[in-house]
Amino acid sequence: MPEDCLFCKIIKGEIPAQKLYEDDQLLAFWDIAPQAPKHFLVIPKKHVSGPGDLAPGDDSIIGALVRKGAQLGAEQGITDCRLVMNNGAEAGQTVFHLHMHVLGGRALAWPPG
Ligand code: DGP
Repeated sequence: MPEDCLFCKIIKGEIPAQKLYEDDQLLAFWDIAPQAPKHFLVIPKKHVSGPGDLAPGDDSIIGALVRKGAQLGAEQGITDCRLVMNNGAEAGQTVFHLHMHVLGGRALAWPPG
């Protein structure tokens, strides 16, 4: 785990977060700057800097991440939700620890800006 990774610090409990779900592989917590009435992040506990950094052996992590994100969304009342990953700075990625946004609770426009 890189020393300066914000989300690794959340995983380690060094920075507080409002946790929604945790197991040995994944952590879900509410986004600090919500862009919809319900907006949380699902991250792998393994440090991967982003989708472009995934190795073939990480495929099961992504499957679990997407499945759990949709399940948690449904539990939070947003069966209709957007699951999105920003891959790289120009795509809007600001935290370089892989994370999937789960957003819902309002009608979401497409395409995003
Ligand atoms: P992205 O732009 O795709 O890299 O999304 C990063 C998200 O992380 C952004 O929506 C805001 C959120 N975020 C940044 N810092 C913190 C933090 O310290 N706590 C929590 N809960 N969320 C954070």
